Amino acid sequence: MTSSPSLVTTERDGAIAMLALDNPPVNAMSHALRSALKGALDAALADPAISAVILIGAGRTFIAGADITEFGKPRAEPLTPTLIATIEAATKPVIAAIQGVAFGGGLELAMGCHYRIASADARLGQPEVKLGLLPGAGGTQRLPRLIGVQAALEMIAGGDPIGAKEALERGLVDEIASGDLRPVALAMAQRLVRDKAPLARVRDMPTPTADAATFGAFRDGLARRRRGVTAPLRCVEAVEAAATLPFDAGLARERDFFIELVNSDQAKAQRYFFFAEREAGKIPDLGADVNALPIKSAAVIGAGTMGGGIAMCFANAGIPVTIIDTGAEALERGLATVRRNYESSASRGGLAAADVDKRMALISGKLALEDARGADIVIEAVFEELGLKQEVFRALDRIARPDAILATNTSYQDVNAIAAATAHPSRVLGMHFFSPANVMRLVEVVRGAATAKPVLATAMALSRSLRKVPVAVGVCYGFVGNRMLSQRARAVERLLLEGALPQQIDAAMVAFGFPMGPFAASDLAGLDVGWRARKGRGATSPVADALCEAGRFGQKTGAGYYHYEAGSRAPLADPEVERIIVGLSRRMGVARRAIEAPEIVDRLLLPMVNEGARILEEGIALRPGDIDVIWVYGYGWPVHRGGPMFHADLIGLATVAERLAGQSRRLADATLAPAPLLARLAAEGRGFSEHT
Ligand code: T1G
Repeated sequence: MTSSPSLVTTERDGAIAMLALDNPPVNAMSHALRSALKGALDAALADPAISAVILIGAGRTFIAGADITEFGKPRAEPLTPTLIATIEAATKPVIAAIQGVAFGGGLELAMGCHYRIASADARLGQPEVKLGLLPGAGGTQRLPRLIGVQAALEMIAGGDPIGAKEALERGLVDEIASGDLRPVALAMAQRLVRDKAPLARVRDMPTPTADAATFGAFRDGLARRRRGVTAPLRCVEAVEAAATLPFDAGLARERDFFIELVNSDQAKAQRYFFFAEREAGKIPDLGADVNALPIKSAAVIGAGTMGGGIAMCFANAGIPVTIIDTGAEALERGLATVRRNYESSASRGGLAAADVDKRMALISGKLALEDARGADIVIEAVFEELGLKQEVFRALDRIARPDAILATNTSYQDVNAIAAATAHPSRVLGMHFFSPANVMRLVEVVRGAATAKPVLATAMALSRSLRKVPVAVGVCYGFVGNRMLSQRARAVERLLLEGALPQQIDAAMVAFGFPMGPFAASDLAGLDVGWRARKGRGATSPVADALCEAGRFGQKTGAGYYHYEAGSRAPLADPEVERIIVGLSRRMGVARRAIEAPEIVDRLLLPMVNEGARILEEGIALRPGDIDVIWVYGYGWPVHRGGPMFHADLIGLATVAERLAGQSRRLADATLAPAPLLARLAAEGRGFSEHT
């Protein structure tokens, strides 16, 4: 068996062999690393002069799991289960010394060892479910034996890691090393040898116990939280096998589930998304020599819903922020809303009570734009009107420090026109947060024609430090997300007039995987916001306008597309809405017909994909994956469906083009005809993922 010596080095300390794994950046368990480890393990275990073996990461981390780039390709031995079998057959102790992360196959390998020691800041987890998978190297059988069924279910079906302290408390690790891990791991090995400690094989531990109700309750929870997603359910079934079958039978069950999932569309989508999310942060012409500027203070202009949410992001990151609103009442209301938000997350246990005041202490309120003069960055979040925004920027350009960054949170407006209102357009860009800004992870970072590279780099880095996912986009009306959303908005109105009802359309979108349908979402946001904006630009939306004229603004008025009982947010189908829509169809001469879910999904999503193709062609988005990251983190597109562009590739662009052409003909709407890029890729038999 050939092994590439550099990936695993064996360091000897007396009778202890330390095998250091070195496959940067995260020790992904590629075939090469597995082979190198197998070779080193065999040698160490066969060497009579060696009494114990330690596995450790040479760099910042232990093992981040299987090499995700190898999935979908032929699998080559030695596989992780083979490495674990080698360790379990050993006659001398093998210890996993964990720093950084032990994720997926990395944690499974560690649970295949006889003992585990972790550094105090280590994280341990089985995130496979986030890739549409389940642990495939025995994790579903060994973890419940070590930490119990309920805790194992949470870690495996949830996918979130735990820290070293919790791992010790739960029995997942035997010891925590404060300070440098190596010497403590060495001492542990020497102690185990000296004490002739037993070779504790997890597979030999007693079958974990749990009653059927435990699994039932967990499944019910998943049915609510992860509707239509397969992997979490398989995770539960595999852990259930651990509690009901002998170890090897449980392993075989896990294997069957793994093989079922690894080639599933959901797993392909989530694998694609893993890499798309990491690519989205990279801007080709921003070289490593372009440094981000330090942001130690901020100012937010406008104390409304968005301004308050953005200020919370800064306070949550420990950055002092000044909220500025020229209206004293508005400012007071805005600050009170921020405090209320913190208090409600504290009451839900999402924040320590003491942190409410700590965060509020980082937020100050002021009434004059001049109070933004000292800030490293100023983010404008005033009413969505171009003239008003230009006025604010003209003033800020005079007030703010020359090296301060000026960002606008506009959702639609022309960032270049806003920048042109200043004498320094190079320091202006868009940072489009999503409501509620303290919760939603997406930031569309809008690069203006004059935006300087360090300013762009700073906005990207700042977004990450605010625990957001930044995606760089160009300037156009509605940028990427809202521009595509407007295509869906046009489509929903047509479907209503042609025969579908709000509850039917929402049901189709929820079944597709969205957390909420477009109509329930509109009722939540309030129909009057869009109505005012449409009136402002002379646009119409027959059904939405008719509902607003009837005073139906959504949840806030107890009626919108749905009816809401007093004190309830449950959307109830309303015959009055049907009467309004049917009347409109008649007056507009639109014949009504039965419309089924597959057509609804196609009519809503394919025009968005088509707009996505135009956006790519215009260079407003750098990659199709960026568009998908925007839709998953900004608009609730289900991650197990990858995103609109991935969805189109899965259907096949030739089919997408054909269906769009059909819609275009039937609805006599040329804008639905396949966009040039889509038509070209379809003709070449290629997908968006091949478009560079
Ligand atoms: N395989 C391949 N590449 C990986 C990788 C992996 N497992 N993990 C990270 N990378 C790449 C990543 O694409 C990026 O590349 C670079 O490493 C740095 O990553 C049998 C089936 C470990 C917490 O799901 O969660 O084990 O962009 O930017 O923010 O049961 O990476 O530089 O070219 O994310 O410091 C389970 C996935 C696999 C963990 C580090 N494991 N990784 O975060 O860096 S399935 C996971 C992470 C499995 C077994 C099963 C994070 C991290 P590039 P990064 P980071």
